[in-house]
Amino acid sequence: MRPIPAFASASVCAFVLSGGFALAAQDVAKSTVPMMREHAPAQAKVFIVSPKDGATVAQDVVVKFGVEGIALAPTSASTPDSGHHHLLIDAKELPPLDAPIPNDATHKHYGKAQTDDTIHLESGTHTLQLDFGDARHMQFDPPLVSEKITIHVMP
Ligand SMILES: [Cu+2]
Repeated sequence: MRPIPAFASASVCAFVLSGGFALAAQDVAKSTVPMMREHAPAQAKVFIVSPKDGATVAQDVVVKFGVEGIALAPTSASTPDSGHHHLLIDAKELPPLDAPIPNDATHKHYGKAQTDDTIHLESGTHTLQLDFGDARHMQFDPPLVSEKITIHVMP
């Protein structure tokens, strides 16, 4: 039965090479979670183009997302070294790293590769942060996040 194991082994290698996953032996051994995180390219960064940190804005806020060094891709195109933006609103900390990013009013997904959104915020002080995720909505390892900015929303 030589051909079957040889084929299986080759498939695993091809998967690892094409997926860009880090398959360190100790990670596999101690992990109980099948959702492994990808490493982003070293130069990759995400940033909020606008509003600026400390800005005073109206309740309907246009947020523009920036990314460099890694491709922006819709979730339908699961290519290596790519992902999409997530906007974290008033998040005290990052979501758990071992599961997909939650999808709710304070964790917004832009899986069609959008580069901006208009969000509505109550008056007061809020924070915004981008958290880039892969096609499975998993954060990168380490997380690829923007600086967290603070904005003031007018009544
Ligand atoms: Cu997502």
